[in-house]
Amino acid sequence: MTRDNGRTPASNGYTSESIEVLKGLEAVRKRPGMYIGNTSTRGLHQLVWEAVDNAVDEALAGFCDRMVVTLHKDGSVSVEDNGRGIPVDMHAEEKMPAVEVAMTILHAGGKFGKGGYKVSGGLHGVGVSVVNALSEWMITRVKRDGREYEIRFSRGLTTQKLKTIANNVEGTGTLQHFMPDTEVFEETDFHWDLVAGRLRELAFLNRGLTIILTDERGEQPKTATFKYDGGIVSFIEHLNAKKDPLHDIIYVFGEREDTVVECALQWNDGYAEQIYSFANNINTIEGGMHLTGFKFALTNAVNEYGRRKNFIKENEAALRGEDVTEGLTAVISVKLKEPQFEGQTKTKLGNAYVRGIVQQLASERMGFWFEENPRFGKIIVDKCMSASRAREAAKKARELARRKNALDGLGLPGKLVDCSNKDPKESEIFLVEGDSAGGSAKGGRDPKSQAILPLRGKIINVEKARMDKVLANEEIRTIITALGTGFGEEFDLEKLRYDRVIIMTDADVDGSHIRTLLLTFFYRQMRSLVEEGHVFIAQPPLYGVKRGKKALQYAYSDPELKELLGDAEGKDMQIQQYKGLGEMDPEQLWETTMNPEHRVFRQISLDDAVSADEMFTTLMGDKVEPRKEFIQLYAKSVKNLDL
Ligand code: 0RA
Repeated sequence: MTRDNGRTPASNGYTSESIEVLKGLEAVRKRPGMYIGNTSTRGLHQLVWEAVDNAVDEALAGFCDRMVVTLHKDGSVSVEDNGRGIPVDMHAEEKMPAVEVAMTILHAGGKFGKGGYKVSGGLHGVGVSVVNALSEWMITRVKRDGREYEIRFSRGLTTQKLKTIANNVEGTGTLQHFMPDTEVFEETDFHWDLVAGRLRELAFLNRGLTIILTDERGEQPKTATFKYDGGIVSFIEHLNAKKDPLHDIIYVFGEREDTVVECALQWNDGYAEQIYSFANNINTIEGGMHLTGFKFALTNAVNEYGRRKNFIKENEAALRGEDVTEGLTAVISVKLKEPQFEGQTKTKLGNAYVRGIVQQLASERMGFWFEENPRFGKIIVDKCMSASRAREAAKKARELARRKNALDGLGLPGKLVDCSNKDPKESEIFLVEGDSAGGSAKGGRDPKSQAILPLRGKIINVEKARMDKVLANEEIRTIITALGTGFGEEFDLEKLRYDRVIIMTDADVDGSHIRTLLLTFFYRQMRSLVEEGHVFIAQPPLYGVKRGKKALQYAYSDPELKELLGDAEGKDMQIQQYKGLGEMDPEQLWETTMNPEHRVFRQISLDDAVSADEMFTTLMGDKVEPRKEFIQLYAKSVKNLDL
C-alpha cells in the first residue's frame, strides 16, 4: 500500500495512516459487493466464513484444535479459537498494535506472512478488516502471554484502543465478535443450515478439529458439535449414508514437497456421480488440476485391472472417465502453499504440478486396492462396463431424437405454447403441472414474453433411472427440446431459449414431488442452468379471502392468512383454499402468480451442492425409509423442498 498521499498530516488531527484506513474502509462500505459478493444472504454469511477461515488457518498451521461459533440473540456472531492469538505487539510501520492493523487495514492479513496453508481464494480471503468495516460494532479479544486484551471498533474505525482486560490468564486464543451493519445488509438473518453445513464440511476436511456451533436466538438454545476423527473418510460415510455402498471406503494419502493430498472414495449401487474437490478447504466447484489427476488415475486403474483380468475383452473399447465415475462418491482434498485459483468463480485449482502428484498417489493406491480386493474389483469393473453400454445406448437414442426433431420442422414440441418474442433475454417459460392448469396459464399469460409447457403426470425418477431411460421419457424430452440447450455433457447454456425457467406446480405433496423431480433433472443434467440462476419456483397463493364487497385478497402462507383474518372481525367472510392451480381462472393466475409486477418467485441456487444433493438423494434414492422420514418431516412445510 502506498503511504504517500501528498498531504501534510496532523493539521486536521488525521495522520496519513488514519487517512489510508478511512479510504480503505470507505471503499469497502461504498462497494461491499466487490468484497463479499452481495449484501443479501450470501454476503452476510461471507462475514462468518471470513472470521471462521482465519481460525481454520490457525488450525492448518497446527496451533488450534477448537473453534466455537455462536449466533447471538441480538443478531451478532462470534467466532472463538484456541490458536496463538493475533499478535498485539506494536507494528513498526503503522504505529499501532498488530491486531489493530489486521482489523483496520485492507488486505493487511497477508502482511504477517504466517506461511503455512492458507484459506484464500474464490470470494474468501478478503480479510477480517472487511468484516470489521461492514459491522455496526466489532470486538476483538486476544489471549496471549498470560493476558487478555480487548479492542473495539465501529464500522471499521477504532472506538476503544487495545487494552488489557485481565491478567494471569491461562491459554491463548482469539475471539471475534461482530454485529452486521443494517445500513449495509438488507438481510441480517443467519441461516442455521447454511452455517452448520459449512462448519461440518470444515470439520470433515480438518480431521480432529472440533467446531461447536450454538444458536442462542430461539427460545431454546441449539448446539451442534462437529468433530470427525475419520476426516474425509467420515465425509464419504456421511455422503453415502442413504445409499448402498459396494465396498469399504478407499483412502489415499500422501505428502510431496509441502503438498498434502487426501482422497476418499466409494462406489454405490446408484448411478449418480458425487465428486467433491477441495483445495485448502475451499470447495473447488470448477475442479482443476487435483480433480483431473484423480479422474485420470481412477480411469487408468480400472481399465488396467479390467484388461489384465480379461473382464474387458480385447475387442471392447476402453472405459471412459464418465463410465468410471457413475455411482461414485469421492472427496479429493489437497493442501498446498500457494494455491492458484482460476475460472469464472475462482474455484478452479490451477497449480499444474498438483495433477501429477494426485495422479501418482491415487494410481498407486488403486492398483494395490484392486490386487487386495479381487471380489470387489470385478464388481466395480462390471458396473463401469454397464455404464459404458448405457452411454452408448443413450448416444443412439439422442441421435434418433435429433433426426426426429429435424423432421418436425422447427422441432419444437407440439404441447409447447410458445411466446412471440424470440429474444431469450426477454422470454420465460412456465413448466406447468397438468393440462387444466396449463389451460389457465395459457389464457392468463403475456403471449409476448411467456411460454407455457404443460406437463402431464409424473416425470421419471431421474436418480433411479439410467440416462437412456430418462431420455425415453416423453416429458423430459419435451423439456429438453423446448429449452433448446441439450443436456449432460453436451449442455450448452448459450442455446437457452428462455432466460427464466419457472416451475409452477400445485401446493400439495404431488406438486412438491414433481417440483423436486424437475430440480433433480436440472441439477444432474443441466447444472449450470441452476448455477447461473435461471431456475425459479412460482409461488401461487394458498388462499383467497373474500370480505363483503371488497376485492378478493390472497394469502401465500398460513401466517399471511392469519394476518389477513386478524383484522377482519369474522363477519361476512369467505375463505377459499386453492388445492390446485387449476382452481384459479386465467385472470387470477395471472394476477397472483405470473404478472411480473406482483409475483414473487423463489430463485433456485446451488450454493451448497452437498446438501442439495443430499436432499435429492433422500427424496429420490433407492432406499425407502429415509425418503419416508423426510417426506413426513417436511410434508407440512412444502417450502423446505425448494432448497
Ligand atoms: C498472525 C500471526 C500469528 C497468529 C495469527 C496471525 C492469528 C490470527 C488469527 C485470526 C483468528 N485467529 C487467529 N489466530 C492467530 C502468530 C503469532 C505468534 O507467533 O505467536
